[in-house]
Order: sequence, then structure tokens, then C-alpha cells
Amino acid sequence: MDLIKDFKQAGQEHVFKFFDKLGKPEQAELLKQLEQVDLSELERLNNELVFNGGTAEKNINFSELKPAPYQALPKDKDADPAWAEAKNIGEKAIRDGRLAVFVVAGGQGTRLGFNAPKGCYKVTPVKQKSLFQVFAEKILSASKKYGVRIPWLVMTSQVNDADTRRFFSENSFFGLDKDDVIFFSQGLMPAVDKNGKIILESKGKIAMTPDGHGGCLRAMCRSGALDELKKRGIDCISYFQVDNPLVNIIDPYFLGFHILGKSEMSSKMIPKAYPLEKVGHFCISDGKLTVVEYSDLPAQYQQMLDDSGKLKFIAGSVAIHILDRDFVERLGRKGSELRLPFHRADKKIPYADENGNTVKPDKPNGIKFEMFVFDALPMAKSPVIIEGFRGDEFSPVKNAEGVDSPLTCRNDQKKQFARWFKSAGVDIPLGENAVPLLDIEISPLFASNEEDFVKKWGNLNPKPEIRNGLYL
Ligand code: UD2
Repeated sequence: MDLIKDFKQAGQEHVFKFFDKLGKPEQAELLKQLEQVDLSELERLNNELVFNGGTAEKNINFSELKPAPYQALPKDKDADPAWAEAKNIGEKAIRDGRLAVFVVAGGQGTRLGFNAPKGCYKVTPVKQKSLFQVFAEKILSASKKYGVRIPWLVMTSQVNDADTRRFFSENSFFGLDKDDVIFFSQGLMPAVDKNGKIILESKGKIAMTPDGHGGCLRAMCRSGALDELKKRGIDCISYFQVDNPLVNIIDPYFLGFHILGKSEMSSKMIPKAYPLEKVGHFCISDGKLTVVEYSDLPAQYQQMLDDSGKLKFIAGSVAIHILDRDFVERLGRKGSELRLPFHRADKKIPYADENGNTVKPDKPNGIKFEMFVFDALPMAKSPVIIEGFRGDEFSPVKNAEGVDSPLTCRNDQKKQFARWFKSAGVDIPLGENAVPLLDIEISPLFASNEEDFVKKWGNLNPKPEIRNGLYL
């Protein structure tokens, strides 16, 4: 059999160690799994990342690193000619049906300790809506405002695909047309041991792990999602992560700057909240725009100040991007010359012992390979970065407690709503750290930004009382 010969030639024949002891269906399953493995890619990754222990970041000369320039946020966006022009262009593009939104939701939410797809996690302060519902309502609201269908791409992984789809159908797609929700699963990569050998998880199964959010570029091409966008005349894809309910997924200013800049990939930056915040850093390395992840940038650089006493590398990457459809195709198409690099992560990978019984290790024993979507930036033509306001853009749920937890996220949502009320002339009482003392929540179906809220609230007659809290 060719497959067996190929694996033998690649020095990976041990995956057939228990093959003769398997029944026919298990044999077929294993072969199906092995067919997915790209042995030449694996050999390249073993040489680059396992045998040499190197990663892409290690090639960065930190002392040459410069902070990346960005379009700074003005006090009043509509009074600023560049921002006002961007808004016009962006709104026109949305109305013309050029935009799709895209959530990467293949991760497992391990840190949060939540045993279901993370998008099902209940986040809002009053109605306890799930992350998926919040995003769906933002889409519905924009569809109505601009009179257009806005398709939603949802990337899952093999682990959570069925549960994610079930959650959407049990909730009637939160009012969206189900033809406008396009699910697809990200790819898998074999995990290897420290000698570059594929790990056998059980007698008839190799260890395969998700290929990282950067796997979305290949997955969009392979799944046909990109062709679907092409068919619908969509060329701009608004990319965001599943853990951040504040994200402004349909932002005409951002889209406008992306289009005006003829950018293939644009990003939003948020000034870091504190020097060691766990976000990427927008930098210029070797003349190219690059994101250097917090874990790869030595602490002295994360904390470095510039001449004016501000953080030198202040531009935090919070994983909000706009991707040009043709750019995704250029990088994600099979056989493409351009491709994202892989990163190495040392993990605890269950493995089959001498007798084929699965053992769960208590320390990292294997290596998984992942791609990061922000690694596409250095390959993009004319990338654009604009500044966003944290309070209207970013408060992720990552940890069960402490920073970036359900509590901080609920508080940040309430703070945002209180700010909108204040602009509309209503003072919500605030407690410690300016957290509203009342439980307030504004559905994106009522208003999904301050400007729309002020207008809508102004027109409400009679206005509801806000004695013990309010849901609008
Ligand atoms: C990510 C960024 C960090 C910053 C931060 C903001 C990386 C490496 N770092 O950190 O720079 O922007 O987010 O919140 O990305 N996902 C998949 N498939 C995968 C792995 C992840 O879909 O194989 C999704 C996951 O569902 C989530 C997102 O990617 O929506 C981020 O994943 P994470 O929680 O592992 O990223 P984090 O917090 O380390």
C-alpha cells in the first residue's frame, strides 16, 4: 500500500505498530487519518522547529525593532476629515454588500474551565446572553441599519464543530437567516514527540491537534467558504475572536480606512492597559509590519519607555482585523507559494504505551504546530492600523477569575452602557472603579454604538425608568 510505503520512507512507520491487531473498520479509520497528514510539510516542520528548536520569533533582532505607525484616534471622529471620509467609504461598502464577518471559534476555552464551545458562554450582565448571541444581534442590527445581508463565517474545530452547530440550531440561529451562517472546521496537524515522530494516541489513532487560528486561511479556501463569498460579491472580511463581546464587528471607520489604504490586511490597535498585558505588539521589523506576541518579546522591551516617557511599544494587537478576500486566497490556496509560518508549542499529549493503552502525561511530552493569523501582516500589501477605544472594543473572557474574566467583562459592558447613557444626558450611579451600581444592558438590537444609542434614546417616548436597572 502506497500510504504505508510513504510513512516508512518518512521514518514514521511506527504509526502502524498495532495495525495488524486492529479490526477492518479501525484500520480504515487510521488510514483515513493518515491520509490527512502532509508528510513533506511535517518533515519541513521537524527540521525547522523540532530538531533545531527554532521558531520564527527567534530570528527577530529586538534591538532593531521599531514601534509600528498607526492612525491615531481623534477626540471627535466625525469632526476629523480623514475619519469622516473613512466612515462614508465604509458605510457605502457595507450597504453595497461587500462585507462578511468572521469569528474564529476553534479554541477550547481550557483556561476558563468551560466544557462547551466558548461561544456558548453566557456573558451579558442582565440577560446572560451567550457570546454567539451577542455577535448575532450585532449582525442583525447592522443588516437592518444598512439594508443588506451580512454573512457570518464561523470557524470551529473538530472538537467543537457538532456542538457549535447544535447550539445555533437550538437557538434558531438567533434570528439570522441560516443561509447566512457559514460554518467550517479548521485543519488538524499531527503532534510529534521530541524526536519528530508522530504520536500514536491509541492503537488505531494518531494525535492530531488544531492548526491554530492562522489555519483559517487554508480552511476558508478548502471548505468553499471563500468561493461562497466570491459568489456573493464580498471582498472584505471582518475577523474577530470568540472571547470578546465588546468587539465592534461592523465598523464603517475601520472598513473605510482599509479600503482607502488599498490594504490587503488591516488591524485595530488598542493602547496596552499595562506594560505586560498579554497581547501582541505591532512592530516594524526589517521594514515590515509584524506582530510580536507578548510571550516572544522580552520583558525589557514590553516595558521600555520612549523619550516622552510613554510605553515605546504601546500598540497592542487584540486580534481584530479586516482581510481582503483575494489576499486570503493568495495565502490559503493549496500549493500557494506564500504561506504562514508554524509555531511550536510544547504540550501534554496523550500517547499509547507499549501495549497500546492510552496514557495521559503529567508534563509536556510532545509538540504541536500552530499558525497565527497575524503572521499574514508582513505579507500583506499596504497594511493599515487604526487605533480603537478599549471601552468600545475589547474586554475578553479568558480566565475564570482575575483579569480578563467573566466579572471584568460584565463590568466593562456595564461601563460602556453607562457611558452611552451619559452621552444621552442620563447619569447612572457609579461605584468602585467607576463600575455602574445598577445592572444595565443594551441589546445591539436597540443600538450597537453610542451615536445610535443617543438618537434612539432621544426618540423614546415615554422613557423607561432606570430605578433598579434596565434592559433595553
Ligand atoms: C490572542 C493573541 C494575543 C491577543 C489576544 C487578545 C495569539 C497567539 N495571541 O491570545 O496577541 O491578541 O488574543 O485576546 O493569538 N482559536 C482557534 N483555533 C485554534 C486556536 C485558537 O479558532 O487552533 C481561536 C480561539 O477560539 C479564540 C482565538 O483564536 O477565539 C484566540 O485564541 P487564544 O485564546 O488561544 O489566544 P490568546 O488569548 O492566547
